[in-house]
Amino acid sequence: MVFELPKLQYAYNALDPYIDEMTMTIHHSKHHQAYIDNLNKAVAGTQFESMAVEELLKKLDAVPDGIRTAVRNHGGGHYNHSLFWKMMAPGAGGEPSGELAGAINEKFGGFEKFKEQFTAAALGRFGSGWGWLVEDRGALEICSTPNQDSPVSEGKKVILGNDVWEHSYYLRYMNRRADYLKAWWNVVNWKFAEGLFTAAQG
Ligand code: MN3
Repeated sequence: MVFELPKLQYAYNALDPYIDEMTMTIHHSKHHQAYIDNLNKAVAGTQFESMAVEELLKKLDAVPDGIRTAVRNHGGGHYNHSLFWKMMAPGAGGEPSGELAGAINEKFGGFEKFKEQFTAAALGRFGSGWGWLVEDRGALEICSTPNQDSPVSEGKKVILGNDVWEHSYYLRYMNRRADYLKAWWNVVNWKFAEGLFTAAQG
């Protein structure tokens, strides 16, 4: 199997003004493509080229030393971004509903408090990385990871994630990561996150 760039389900300009067309174009067609190209290079001719990327990341310890770092970085980049595009949608935002809304309220004491904590985790990630809402052994948790490390490598299930690499916001927001994080809530696709949450219960 050769890993391929997933098609974006909306136009590059569809998340404007929160995320601009140039950022989306370069982020999807250049950055994500580069992770895929490098992942394909790393696993070419090995038994790992036929594995799903999520399985690769869950079993990093089984990946040989010579390609483990490449799989962690580029496989993580491919997996994280494949989810990230679906975690956003035009005309989205607002608040989650159903069981996810209930679980967030119970764990964090309300949606606004959840947003504050998630934003603090994403803002506080030094350098490049991600802010996450995950499920860890049945409990919701906010965390962040450096580089392209994915929570699935720690046995956690991803519910929501935000890319805080500068390439995801610099063209519009420059150094103002906090402004990007604030704007991002307007494009969060809660329906997709609710689906991940439901699947995580299974
Ligand atoms: Mn990125």
